[in-house]
Amino acid sequence: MSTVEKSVDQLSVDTIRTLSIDAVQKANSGHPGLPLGAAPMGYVLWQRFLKHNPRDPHWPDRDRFVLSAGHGCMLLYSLLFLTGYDLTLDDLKAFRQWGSRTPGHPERYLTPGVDATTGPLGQGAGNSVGMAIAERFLAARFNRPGLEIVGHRTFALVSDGDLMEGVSAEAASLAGHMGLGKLTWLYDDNHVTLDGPTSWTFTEDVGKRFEAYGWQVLHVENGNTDLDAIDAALRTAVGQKEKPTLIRVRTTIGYGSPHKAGTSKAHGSPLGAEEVALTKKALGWEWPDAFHVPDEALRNFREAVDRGIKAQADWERRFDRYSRENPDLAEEWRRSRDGRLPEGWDADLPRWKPGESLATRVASGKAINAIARHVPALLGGDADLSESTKTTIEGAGEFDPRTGTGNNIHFGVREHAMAAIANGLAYHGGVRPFVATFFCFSDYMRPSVRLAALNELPVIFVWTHDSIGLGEDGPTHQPVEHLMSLRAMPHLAILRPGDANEAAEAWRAAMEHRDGPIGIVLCRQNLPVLDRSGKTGDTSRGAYVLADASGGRPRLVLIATGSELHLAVGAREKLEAEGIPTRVVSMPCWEFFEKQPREYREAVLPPDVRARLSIEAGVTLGWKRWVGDGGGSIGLDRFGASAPGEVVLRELGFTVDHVVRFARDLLR
Ligand SMILES: Cc1ncc(C[n+]2csc(CCOP(=O)(O)OP(=O)(O)O)c2C)c(N)n1
Ligand SMILES: [Mg+2]
Repeated sequence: MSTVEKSVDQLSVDTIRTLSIDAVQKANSGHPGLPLGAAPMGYVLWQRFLKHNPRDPHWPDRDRFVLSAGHGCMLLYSLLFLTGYDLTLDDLKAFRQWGSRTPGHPERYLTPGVDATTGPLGQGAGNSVGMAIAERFLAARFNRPGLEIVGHRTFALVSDGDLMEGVSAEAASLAGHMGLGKLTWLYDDNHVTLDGPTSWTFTEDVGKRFEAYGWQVLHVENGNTDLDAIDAALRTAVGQKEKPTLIRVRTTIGYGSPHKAGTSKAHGSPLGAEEVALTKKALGWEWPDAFHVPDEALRNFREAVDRGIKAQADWERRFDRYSRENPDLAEEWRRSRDGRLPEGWDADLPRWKPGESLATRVASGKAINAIARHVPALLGGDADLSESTKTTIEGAGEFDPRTGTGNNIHFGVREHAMAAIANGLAYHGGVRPFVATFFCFSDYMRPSVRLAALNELPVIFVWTHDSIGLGEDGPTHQPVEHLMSLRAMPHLAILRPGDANEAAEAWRAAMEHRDGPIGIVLCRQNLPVLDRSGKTGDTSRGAYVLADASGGRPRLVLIATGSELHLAVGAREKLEAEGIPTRVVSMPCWEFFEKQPREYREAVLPPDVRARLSIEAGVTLGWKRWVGDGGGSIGLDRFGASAPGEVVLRELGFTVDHVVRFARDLLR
């Protein structure tokens, strides 16, 4: 077929295809197969359905698009360039190169128009459910009869790999349960994965599975060329209000490539110069030069700009009217969008007096409730453990997906999806997400926590039952290596408060921490409320002197976090009585402390005091950094045991007497 005969639609689809294979070829690295097969669904969705404005990728009421199969990112970059986002042909030519805005997998913080960072399969699918929940929640909170300021859809393109990963199954199950009607997944059903055909690994009836989840399932027989069928399916999907939709689009990976189409050879390596030429020929592409963009195709794609500008202008007009009619709500909307906190948001943060005794998880629950009274955007949830994590916002109701009201999301026992969805809530914006479960199960959330860190998303992870102190549930439930392994993650702050008041302060710090995720790590067991009258800093500095040595010249510095802080306080009393000037440093957050100026850090941990002892019910690996060569660490380089918490703590060395003995040895 010669180009003259090609419809502009076909020409446009093939422009996506050829740009994608050219970029992969130039980079000599990347994934040509998915864009070749999925270009038609990408084209129809972006040109005919997606509400977006290439001139303002941050327009809050745009539809969201997640390319969950992030390896196919040349599809997305081609669409972004062609429809007129701030991405040039030169950017496409720099695909996968140092400093480029077209990295090997889509990175939201790098490329305008990318709504979610994807690549670890399944994660984007989970994110999309969070985006759809956020839309529902915000629509219920802000829309007024006849005046809609929140009204958009969420689309994701998912691959075989995405649907094999467990996290997408959890997310789909929840989305079906919730009946998220504005969520659509386009499934690139190409029967091939990285290693070979899906007949090796993936033969279940995906459609039936999704029907069982409560999704509407549609089918496009020929996704390689049948744009009308894709159009019809999308039309049915957006007409369905009660259920999310999965559109199985049967495609051929590497479509057009004479020697590689339909095989895993097309998945993840450049086609090769010769095969690129043959593919173009097979597609009826007349231009041998790489990166050729026919004017007609570009004109067609760039209509997205006018459409987008007009759509956003309509919305801005509606929003102006909304602001006049509902000034307070409009201000709340702006504040939530920008992540600002209202004046006096922390006015009700609770305080406790020394002498009282309570678990930090309980104090955290009170803090959450105090904050939620002022911050309606606080949208939290837990994985079937709210009784234990104490994270319920009282009186706010459970999130009801039909009405969109309620600030407590019941995620069910789905930690993987809970974390991916929390990221989706944060990507969407307008809400402040927190999610909770036992600290040990942070392992089930880790892939998403890592993506939250990479994207510096303001997600608050609440992890309770943070040590052997939880007791009877035993070693399967007792975190040991978790604190350190999470501290190893860049851009993630881990905050482990030492008593009830510090738990409230942890929440203050978390709410004010907008430039990355934060984990608040809390204990199950009761702890004494500590006397803070001698402290020289606060929680937001990451570490501070809680009680200084007599005379202000310590011979020994005890550094503790969380539930071990009171042991340091108890040990200090005894050591002081023995004539050893002892300082107690509370170190709830390494990451905050690292950011302090050196003078502050050295004032807290004087370099000339070499006798430093860390106390933390977790692995000791890493503490050398703060205790130095002359120091020591009381920790737990083994798994715990099942017994009452105080027994496990005592047996494994977490007593005042043990700290005192250890300290004496250190000073010898
Ligand atoms: C969690 C995770 N595991 C493994 C990979 C490596 N990987 C990238 S794509 C892929 C599978 C490709 O199959 P499919 O998802 O069907 O994509 P297609 O080959 O059809 O483009 C794998 C295993 C990954 N990106 N993420
Ligand atoms: Mg596949």
